[in-house]
Amino acid sequence: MPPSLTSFTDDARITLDNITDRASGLMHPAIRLGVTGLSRAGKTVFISSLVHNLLNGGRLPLFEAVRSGRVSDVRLEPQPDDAIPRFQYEDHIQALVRDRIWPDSTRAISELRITLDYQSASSWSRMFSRGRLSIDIVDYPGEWLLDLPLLTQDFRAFSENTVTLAETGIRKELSREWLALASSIDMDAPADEMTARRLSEAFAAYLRACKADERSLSTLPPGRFLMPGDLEGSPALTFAPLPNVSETKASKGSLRAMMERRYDAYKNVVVKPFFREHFARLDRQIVLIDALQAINRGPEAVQDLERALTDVLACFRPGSNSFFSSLIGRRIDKVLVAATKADHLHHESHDRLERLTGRLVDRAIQRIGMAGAGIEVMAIASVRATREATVKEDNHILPVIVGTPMAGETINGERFDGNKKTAIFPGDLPDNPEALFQNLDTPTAELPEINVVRFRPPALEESNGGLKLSVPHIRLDRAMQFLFGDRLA
Ligand SMILES: Nc1nc2c(ncn2[C@@H]2O[C@H](COP(=O)(O)OP(=O)(O)OP(=O)(O)O)[C@@H](O)[C@H]2O)c(=O)[nH]1
Ligand SMILES: [Mg+2]
Repeated sequence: MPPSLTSFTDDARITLDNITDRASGLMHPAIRLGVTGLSRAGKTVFISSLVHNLLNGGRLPLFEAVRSGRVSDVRLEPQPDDAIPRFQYEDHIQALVRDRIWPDSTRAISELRITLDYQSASSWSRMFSRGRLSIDIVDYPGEWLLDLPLLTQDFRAFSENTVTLAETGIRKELSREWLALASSIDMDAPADEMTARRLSEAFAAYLRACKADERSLSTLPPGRFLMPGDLEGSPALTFAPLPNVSETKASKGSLRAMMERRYDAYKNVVVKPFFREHFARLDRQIVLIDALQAINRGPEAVQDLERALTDVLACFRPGSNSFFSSLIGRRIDKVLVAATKADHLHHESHDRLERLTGRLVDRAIQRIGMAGAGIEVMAIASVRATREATVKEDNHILPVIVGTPMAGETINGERFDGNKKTAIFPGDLPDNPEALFQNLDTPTAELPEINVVRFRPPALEESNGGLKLSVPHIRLDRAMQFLFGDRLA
């Protein structure tokens, strides 16, 4: 491992950014809240519902400042960063609330500022000023965090890790074409653009196949291959790992030398700038995970989620990587790992989902030898798309959830049109999460059956005066209290 991955200029730039942030923070207190998670984990829905609930006086009994009536005004304001796309709150909330469809997938970083005026809880502080706090919410793909380990890997190590992983379990089948092509190529032959492109396209196709819905695998670096944005087709994305790279130096002008150089470019133009310009400035972080989806997909998806979570949490461990240690320790002091979409379960299982997530996090932080301080775990639903009921069957009372399946969903052979409601038995999580992890490593491991139906977002209730109420949720207020409640004291 190289002793230091950062140069003096990186450090200096980060320090300067942080000082600038702080100086402006003195006049106008602000915190930067990072919202991340692997794709489809629920980032966009989380931010939209959080903001909607704050703007519309949502039911937030566990968010102390709101419960005690100390928040006097909430509004959206222009964000401080001119170069980051704005999180298009209005579009997303319109889809959710008016059209009752889920917002579109988003593929890059975005930001939104929400400002709260509040009365301080202590009469001493109240005497001096009214409190004001801006929360800059930054939405970014969790996949980008999975690139951190690349900073400590040279091309050979990266190739070896990627190829080894590609030969395990279900990935073996999905990587066949790419690996066959890669093995047929002479990496010491003169570099050739078309070969580089073919290899890189085959590699990206393998990554996409792993990610496809029915597989739901999570650990797929380099993250930008799946969401290239404006780098699509650039040399920094036109490379691929190679099997059996030897220890000797690549010969000049060879395909291998070209791949090595481009891999390094990827780290320099993609990975480092993200950590330096965005990640390093966060104060608080929520990591959303879709644990239910992984359980539904089987043991390999759960193990894979665990691996991804380990790599994500490693980003929050100061000292694990020297590029980092100089900055992370100072800033992010609270991380919330939240299992989303808890509305797919009956409330009896919410605590179980939370315990299971806690176990997942424990295993991850044990693996990287990290202390759990500052890390909290919750099971939440940003938007509650279901309500609960019971049905009687053969003298048993069964807990069920009721919702409107999305148009096209099929349950027990019945195809839904997006208007009809139905009740389903969601399935149970084990009381003791250990039961799930104990047999994860056996190939025939059986996981609990969770019935994951895609429900439409709920129709909002109206108040007596005909006013639409805010988006219903599960434990979103608890998440708010943890993430920024202390800054409104
Ligand atoms: N029932 C329910 N479904 C949810 C909830 N949050 C997210 N979903 C579902 O998960 C899907 C993905 O949510 P998004 O918020 O778009 O996820 P994302 O992390 O922003 O996804 P990308 O932008 O693609 O990375 C949604 O389309 C919904 O179907 C929730 O609280 N309850
Ligand atoms: Mg999104």
